[in-house]
Amino acid sequence: MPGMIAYIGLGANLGQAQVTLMAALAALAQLPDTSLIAHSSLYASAPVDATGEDYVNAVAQLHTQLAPEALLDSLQTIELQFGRVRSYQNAPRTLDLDLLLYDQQIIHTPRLQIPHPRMHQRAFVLLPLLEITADSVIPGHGSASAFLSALQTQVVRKIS
Ligand code: PH2
Ligand code: MG
Ligand code: MG
Repeated sequence: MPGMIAYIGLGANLGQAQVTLMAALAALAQLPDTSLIAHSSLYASAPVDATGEDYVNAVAQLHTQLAPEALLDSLQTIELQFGRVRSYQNAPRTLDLDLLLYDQQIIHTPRLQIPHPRMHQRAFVLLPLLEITADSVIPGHGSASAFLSALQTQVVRKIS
């Protein structure tokens, strides 16, 4: 069946972050008209431009027939199921699901910016992304691995 490849960044730094991320991967696999093709290991890193505990992050690769906005709706529903509260920008969160890439498309709407506007500056996104797709290209920017090479000061460690 036709569909698109989308990449989702998962993050958490409140509560049982590792448990939450594993459960969130299972929730992604259950989305309608969507299958979970691959996911990265879990990684820990200090908050970037944010406060609180260290984050746990991962990246998932989906095959989906959902349109970008419908996929975003689904991601926000899952965030709420996991107790996400939106208090202030970059506040600690029980679960963050970011739509990173959608079929090499560039999308700018009031609700959606794809590729995710900061993903090429964040090792906690690029390292797990490259684990599952070593030749990943960020539309409008270029090779993900070239950007990761420039981020050696951001320490990201594999935890499972
Ligand atoms: N997410 C943010 C801000 N800072 N830092 C790390 N290490 N991991 C994240 O997922 C993260 C962050 C906003 O979503
Ligand atoms: Mg987010
Ligand atoms: Mg985020």
